[in-house]
Amino acid sequence: MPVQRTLSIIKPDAVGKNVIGDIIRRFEENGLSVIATKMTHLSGSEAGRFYAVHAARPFFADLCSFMSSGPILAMCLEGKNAVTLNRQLMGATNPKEAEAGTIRADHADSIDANAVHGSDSEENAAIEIAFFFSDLDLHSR
Ligand code: YYY
Ligand code: MG
Repeated sequence: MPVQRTLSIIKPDAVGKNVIGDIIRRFEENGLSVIATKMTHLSGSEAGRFYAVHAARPFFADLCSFMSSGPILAMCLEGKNAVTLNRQLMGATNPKEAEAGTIRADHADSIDANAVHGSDSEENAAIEIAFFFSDLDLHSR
C-alpha cells in the first residue's frame, strides 16, 4: 500500500462539540500521522472556493454557510492508503448510513452537519492540501 497524504477537516459542528481530540485519536490509532494542522474560520466565499466542485448542487449555499459558521480544524494526514483509510474512518456522508463506530456515526447530526471532511482521491487531496498548507507547513515523519 502506498504512503499517501490526504486532507481532513473537523467541521464547525464537531469543533463546537469539543470532540477534536476524539477524532484525532482515531486517526492516530489507525496508523495515520497528523503532519500539519490549522484552525481557521472560513468566510462564505472561501468555503465556496474550497467546495467549488459542488457549486451546481442544490445544497451548495447551505454547505457554504455551514462551513463558514464557526472555526474548523484543517489537517494533513499521512500514512499507508491515507485517502481510503480516512474515508473508512469517517463513514458515509449521511450519518444514518454510516457504519457503527465511524466518526460520522458517533458525532454527525445530519447529512449537512456531518463532523468531518476527507479528500475523495489522491488527486483532490493534493489540491485540497494546497488550499490550506504550503510545503513548508508539512512535517512528514
Ligand atoms: O465527501 P463527503 O463529505 O462525504 O460528501 P460529498 O458528496 O462530497 O458532499 C460534500 C458535503 O456536502 C457533505 O459532507 C455534506 C454536504 N451535502 C449535503 O448537505 N447534502 C447532500 N445531499 C450531500 C452533501
Ligand atoms: Mg466529498
